[in-house]
Order: sequence, then C-alpha cells, then structure tokens
Amino acid sequence: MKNMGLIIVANRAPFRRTPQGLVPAVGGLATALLPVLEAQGGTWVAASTGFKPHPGTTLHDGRVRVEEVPLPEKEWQGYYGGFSNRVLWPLCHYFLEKVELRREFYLDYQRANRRFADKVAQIYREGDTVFVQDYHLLLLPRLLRERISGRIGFFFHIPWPSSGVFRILPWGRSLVEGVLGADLIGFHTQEYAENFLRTAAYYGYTVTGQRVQVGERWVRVEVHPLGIDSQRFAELARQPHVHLHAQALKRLAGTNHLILGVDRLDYTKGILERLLAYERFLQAYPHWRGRVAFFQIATPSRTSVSAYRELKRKVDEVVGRIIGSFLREDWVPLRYFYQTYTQEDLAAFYLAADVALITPLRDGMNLVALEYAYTSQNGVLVLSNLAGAAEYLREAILVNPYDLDGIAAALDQALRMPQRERQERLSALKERISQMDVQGWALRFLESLKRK
Ligand code: GDG
Repeated sequence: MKNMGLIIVANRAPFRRTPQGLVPAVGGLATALLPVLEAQGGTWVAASTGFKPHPGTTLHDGRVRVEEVPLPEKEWQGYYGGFSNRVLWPLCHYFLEKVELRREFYLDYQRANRRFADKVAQIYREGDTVFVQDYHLLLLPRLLRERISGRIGFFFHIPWPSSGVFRILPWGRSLVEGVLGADLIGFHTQEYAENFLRTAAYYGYTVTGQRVQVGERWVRVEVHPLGIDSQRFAELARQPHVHLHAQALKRLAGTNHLILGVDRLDYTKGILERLLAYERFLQAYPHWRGRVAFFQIATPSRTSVSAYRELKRKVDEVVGRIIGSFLREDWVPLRYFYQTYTQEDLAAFYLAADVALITPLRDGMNLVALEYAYTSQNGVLVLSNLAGAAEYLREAILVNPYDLDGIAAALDQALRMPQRERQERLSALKERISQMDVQGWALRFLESLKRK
C-alpha cells in the first residue's frame, strides 16, 4: 500500500542513528510532526547528507517513509553551510556583519531547492498535502506550485527580520516569490508575520490584512507558536532516575542555588554576553559568591562554519577567565559542559536548576525556555525579551540580553524571589505552555491549511 496524505519536507530527517538503530530525532520538529505523520501515514523528505538510509526506505512502523534528496557534497556546502547558515541565518537574526553575500551560495541554494522539488514531485499523489519547513527551503513552495495541485504549507522557524533588513539580500525578491508559492505561511509571532507582510508589500505585492495576493491566489499568513511535547517532559519530571540525577547535579554544584543555561553553541544564543553578565553579577553582588553556581551546557553545532569555531574560542577564554578570577577551594563558580546530552539528562538539569538564564540575542521561539518552565518544580525563568517565547511567557523575568547590568539585577531578583511568587509565576507559565503543545501546533496548522 502506498503512503498517501501528508508530505513533510525539511532539511533534516526525523530520525537519528544510535547504536540501538534509528530513533526519532530529539527536537521540536520531529516531535511535532512524526506523530501526525504516523497517524495519517505519509512521507518525510530530507537532504541525505548526514543521514544515509537507503533512499526511500520505509521506516518507523511502516507508516512513515523517509525519502532522501541526494545532494553532491559541494552543493550541500553551498546550500547548507553557505546560503542557509552564512547568509539567511545571520541576516534573520540581525547579525549583519556575519552575512556573506556570495552568489555561488545562492546558486547552490537554488539547485538544492530544485532537487527537493524534483523529489516531492516524483512521490506526490493527487490530493496530498505538502508541508515545507524553514529557511533552507524558501524557494521550494513556488517550485512545487508549478508542478503539483495540492495544498502547500510553509513554516518559518526563525525570525523574519524587518523588511529593511531583508532587503539587504540581492535575491530577496526571488526568495519572497518562492515562499509565496505556499497557500499558508506560518510564523511563531505576530511581529515576524508583520515583518513578512511588509517585505511582501515592499516587493510590490498587494497585502490585505494577513493575506497576500499572488496573481489569482490569496496566500494566508498566520501565527502558530510552536510548543513542546509537554506530556513527555511531565513524564520525565516524574521519573525517579531523573530525580536522582538532579540531586547528583545539585551536589556537584555544592551550593544552595544553581543557575542553568542550555543552548546550541550559536552566536545568536547570547552565551558570551550571558557569561559576562554572570561575571558582572558576581562583581556587583559579592554576597552571592560561594552561594551560587552556574552550569552552562553548550551543544556543539555547525562546527564547520568558522563563526562557530571563533565563538567557541571566545567562550572557552571567558569561561577560563571567570573560573580563574573567582574560584575558591570550596567553590567552583562556573561549569561549562560542551557536549550533547540525552533528553533525560537535560530534564535532570532542568529539575536541578533554581534559575534558568535563557538570553538569546535573537531567537525564533526558544524551546529550551518552555522545556525548563514545564519541567522545573520551583524554578525561575529569566528570559530574553528578544526571543519569540517572550511574547508568550510573560511571567518570566524578561531581560534585555545585551544589558549586562540588567541581567545581573535579574539574577539577584530571581535568586531572592519569595516562594509564593515563584510558584505563582511557574504555574502560570506551565498553564500557557500546556496550551502550546507541539502536536496541537501541527494539527492546527494543517487544519488551517485545508481551508481555502
Ligand atoms: C530553531 C530556532 C525555534 C539542545 N541541546 C540538547 C538538546 N537540545 C534541544 C532542546 C530543544 C532544542 O534542542 C533546541 O531548540 P531551540 O528552540 O531552543 O533552538 P534552535 O535549535 O535554535 O531551534 C528556534 C526552533 O527552531 C523551533 O521552531 O524555537 O528559535 O532557532 O528542544 O531541548 N537535546 C538533547 N541534547 C542536548 O544536548 N537531547
């Protein structure tokens, strides 16, 4: 029997290799979309680099099929390492000095998007719905529109910048034209949706409310904030072995109070500024010395891109400096874990931490903030006002991630917060996060996509 119905298209496959075989990838996208795909049957199309089952292998209960798009190494480098990660990623996060406007990157991006289109057109059956993910595939909706008749949805997981910034791209018009091949375009926040609409208007499209006219068609733009698999985190928070691990982490901290940061090692996440803010905090509030420890987890990411290697060097240096200046025989002020953990381990860190310090300089949503608030039983969330999540998690202590003094003061406030206020804020956050459940996100988007 052929799998029909839904075709998800993303740069990465929803499985990862482990010694035990293929397991669903950890992270928002796989969690959100695999259950939907399993329920209705369908295909996930992804680039083959970094994930190499035999093309078209039927995986996962026979209901979900992964189809590879083979990309030649050079093209992968230009499309992924180049245009996606050295042009679109820094531009959309407002790191303009990191944007490398190289035409050969764009050409590879075009080629790769065409290969995705070929693959989708090849497996598409009349009546299928196609759901395209993220900034790697902006050209794909239009390429598909020319070849298939079914509904096409697109979700952009990172910030859509202001139109003034987007216009820096010499290929801006084609990219907007590309994404407008979709019937429905989704963003995490109203701000990103509005930025997109203004960008479309700049390129001459008629925009009415949240709709853009493209020839005879009207493309809808909607806000669908992505959440987490809250049930999974609630379960982890109940597991005895996770609690034991959390206690061991508290013992390792050796202090009454533990502050936690968890991020991919990415310059958008504000890790360097956060470390400097912690240093400022120890200087400005010396009575906390010896009473608080900071654990920063940095998951290795995009290590082939030089900006990421450069960031790692700088972070290593600042970590060394802070430990060197404050270390005492009876107190380690900071521990830095440059590694990838299992989700169980992460949950233990979330449970152990009294404060999560999540201060990206810009972030589409930031799922770590949601995961922490949902897992923690008595914690305080200090969150950047430049993360999409800040639009929803109003009961966090919101900070400007560039303002070191402000972050230091927020840490002091968080650590001193009375028990009752902690609980009130945390339960309000949990309530909000349970409404943003990840599977609901996918279903709501797909439901809306069906509507004309
Ligand atoms: C992009 C956008 C948007 C992290 N380290 C480990 C690990 N993680 C998991 C976290 C979380 C996920 O990775 C990270 O999600 P974020 O949302 O925080 O950030 P990005 O990776 O930048 O995601 C972002 C998101 O897409 C979804 O639309 O929110 O704004 O940039 O789930 O738990 N998981 C495991 N080990 C680790 O060491 N297992």
